[in-house]
Amino acid sequence: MQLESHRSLSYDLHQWSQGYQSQPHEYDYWIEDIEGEIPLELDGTLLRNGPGLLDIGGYPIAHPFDGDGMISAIAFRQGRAHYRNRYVQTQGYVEEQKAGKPLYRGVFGTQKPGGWLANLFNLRLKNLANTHIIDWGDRLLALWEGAEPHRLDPQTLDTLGLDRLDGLLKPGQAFSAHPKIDPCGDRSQPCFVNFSIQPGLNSKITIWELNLKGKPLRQSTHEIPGFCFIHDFAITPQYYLFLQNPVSFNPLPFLFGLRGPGECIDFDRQNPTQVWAIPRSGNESIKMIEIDSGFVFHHVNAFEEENQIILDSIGYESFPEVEPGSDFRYTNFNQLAPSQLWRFRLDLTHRRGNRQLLEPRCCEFPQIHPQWVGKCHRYVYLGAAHPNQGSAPLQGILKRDNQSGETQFWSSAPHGFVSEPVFIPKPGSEVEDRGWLISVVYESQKHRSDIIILDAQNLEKGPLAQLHLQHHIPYGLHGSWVSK
Ligand code: 3ON
Ligand code: FE
Repeated sequence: MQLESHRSLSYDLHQWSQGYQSQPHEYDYWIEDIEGEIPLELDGTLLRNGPGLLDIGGYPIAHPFDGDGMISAIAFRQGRAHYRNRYVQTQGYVEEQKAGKPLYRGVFGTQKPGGWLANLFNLRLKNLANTHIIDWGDRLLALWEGAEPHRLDPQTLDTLGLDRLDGLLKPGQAFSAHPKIDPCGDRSQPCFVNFSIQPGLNSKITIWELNLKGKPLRQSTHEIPGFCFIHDFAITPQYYLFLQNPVSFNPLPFLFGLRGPGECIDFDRQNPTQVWAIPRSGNESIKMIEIDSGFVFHHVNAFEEENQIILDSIGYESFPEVEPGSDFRYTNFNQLAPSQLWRFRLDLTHRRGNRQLLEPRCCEFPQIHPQWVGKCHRYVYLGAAHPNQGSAPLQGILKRDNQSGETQFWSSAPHGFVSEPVFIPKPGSEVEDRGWLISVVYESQKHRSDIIILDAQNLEKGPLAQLHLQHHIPYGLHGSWVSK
């Protein structure tokens, strides 16, 4: 019985867990070991962020989201590729590397050594700069949603320090790691939209829009009832959309040094999810729509259609709660609710909405063509599990055509494990799926990572090029493409 279920797995849990080994080294080299060919038109740099250290001086961290931010830059020039990785020199990283042990508590359960007494009433969190990296208005920023961004040098990836966007942010102010670039935001010039959450009994959401030079165009602050854990948002030409997961927060175990704040969040299955539609113009009132209970980290996109708003998101039937004391390196995937592609239909006039499952396969890290942000997108690309049902690690890349419902799937199972696929449009093309998908694949048998380039119009023919790195990159979070 046990053997049977083991045999049917597309992965080996121990092999998967090796992708969570720290990568303490910083590299700088031209990638020579390449299968296939890098498209000549692919000219620019893929920047990725994610936790690079899963231990501090040998003390294991409690959750991957608590790991120090490590940036990888893969630069493509005339069919060649160069790899470089650097740690964001956050204050916490510099201090802890010097001390050789954790000096800060993490949001997701990492504690200072010495038991609860060493952690009691110590509420200093470390700005990890580990979630995303984005270039806007001549600033390259490493993002972490709990505090302000770090600015990096685009050539060397040297850390230049905290960046408060010319005084827009207060010291320590949160700044989401999921900004949106509105392709026709300000008089058909692209603009940058991001938010900050100040959680509490009531939570405050501040939203900024910045022009191409990084100067503020609009700013607004809104108070919504209850504690919020909001990782991402969506925009349409007229609205900012926030999905408030049904959660509650009990800070006591955090205060008493027993748990991280992220482990003090409880999912309230009996409460509905609330979607807040905040008008971008400020003339209209905020509207809230309740839908069936569920949990969302990431949104795909949103758009306006006749009298409704469509919001596509990656949903979990229940929050993948972090069991205190459990080891994330040996996650029991069978016990988790799979993350799936959902479509919310929101009727703002009658204040009602519903949700529909678009795709049963477990998936995360959605991407679309950047020109379709806020518009009716046809294609979505995702990291996806190999089996077509149930929860499992991400081993493949999935493309879904929302018009026909058809999917394409490329898998690196049984030994490969994928990261977010970044979509890069083909220069000069207006066709929505004309371009490439680049992902980092952890090749567990070799304990090294590959950079793979797929043709977004035809995933199933397999990678156009597979670049073998000399080392592994621990499982990462988000990245972006910079065409310079
Ligand atoms: O009271 C607040 C509580 C709280 C949770 C205050 C707060 C702002 C400090 C806070 C902090 C939240 C933070 C820092 C959240 C960070 C999240 C993060 C780094 C990553 C989230 C990733 C989400 C997903 C879905 C990752 C999926 C990964 C895989 C499928 C496997 O590779
Ligand atoms: Fe995210």
